[in-house]
Amino acid sequence: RPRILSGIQPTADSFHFGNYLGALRQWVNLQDDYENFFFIADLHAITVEQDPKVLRERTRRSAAQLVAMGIDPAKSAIFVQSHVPAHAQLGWVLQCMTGFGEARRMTQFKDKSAKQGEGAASVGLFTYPILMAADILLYRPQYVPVGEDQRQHLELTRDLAGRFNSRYKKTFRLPEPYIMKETAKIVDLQDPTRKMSKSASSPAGIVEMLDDPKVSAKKIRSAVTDSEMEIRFDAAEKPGVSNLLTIHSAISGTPVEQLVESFAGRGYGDLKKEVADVVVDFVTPFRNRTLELMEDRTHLDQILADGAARANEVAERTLRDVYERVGLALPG
Ligand code: AQP
Repeated sequence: RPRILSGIQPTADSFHFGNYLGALRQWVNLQDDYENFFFIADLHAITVEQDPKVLRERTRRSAAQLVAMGIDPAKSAIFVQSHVPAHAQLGWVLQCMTGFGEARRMTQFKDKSAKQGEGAASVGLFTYPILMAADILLYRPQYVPVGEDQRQHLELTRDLAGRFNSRYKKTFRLPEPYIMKETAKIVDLQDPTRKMSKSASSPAGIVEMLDDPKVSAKKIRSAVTDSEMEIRFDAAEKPGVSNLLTIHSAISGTPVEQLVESFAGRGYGDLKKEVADVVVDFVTPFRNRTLELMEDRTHLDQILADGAARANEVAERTLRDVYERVGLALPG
């Protein structure tokens, strides 16, 4: 069966609706048709400073959330990136094949380093996309389900795969991003010109899946819209209203056009209230399941150990091919 692979960073106490609708929901929906590898990117997380205890806790919480949202450990390997050493090992090989200028073109580094000043940003933050290329290429997946913000990194991944294949021997499959057009960019509730983001959004701009549902409802009711009255979908002119329609439609399964019809003649207050209800109905059981899973440490550890065993098997095989082709002396 063709494979899919994707990862998420354990850099917050909770995933947010951008993560869920942009990427994680596709992981759940695709898992029956593919061989799946889903990982918690703790090595990526340390590209910015983390509190060690908090990072370890968030890694477990991330695993619990993945299971609670419907990733089935029987169908999908769920693992922690640092449990599979081949990620960092292939990362090094690929770093040695990436041009400095090529890495410099990555816009996410520009955005993220701008906040702290480029000189203060870690070299790891700079080489992040190359580690991401290694994460992906090890598994030779067909698709990588991600949000729009990752498209450029996927292009770099394909370039590096192609370069390796032509310099040595066909080793890697060129992966394709799997991006759902409708939910590729969920925007900040308070600043709908920007993406909803763990690091950049204000607390009122981001809906966290493990937040108290009452708090989430309040944030949605306070979302920034526009000075018109009409409820219609227009991401360029009406990003706030369109974002609310997108969130509603993705969770309720009602097509956007049908939602727009049902809101004809009604106001933004009604729309916000209905979106808040849909979100609350969705997050309440999710939150309860996550908290339950967090209680059973042994069960969660077992899921991660099984996932790492499956991932290591595939990743080590690819790494061996790479080392051999590059000319590293294999142990006798
Ligand atoms: N607003 C978004 N809309 C759609 N998809 C999104 N993703 C993130 N934000 C949105 C997708 O979520 C997946 C996992 O994200 P991540 O944790 O690996 O990375 P991230 O992009 O760093 O998440 P954030 O919230 O945007 O964190 P910061 O603020 O630290 O950058 C990815 O597939 C991503 O596309």
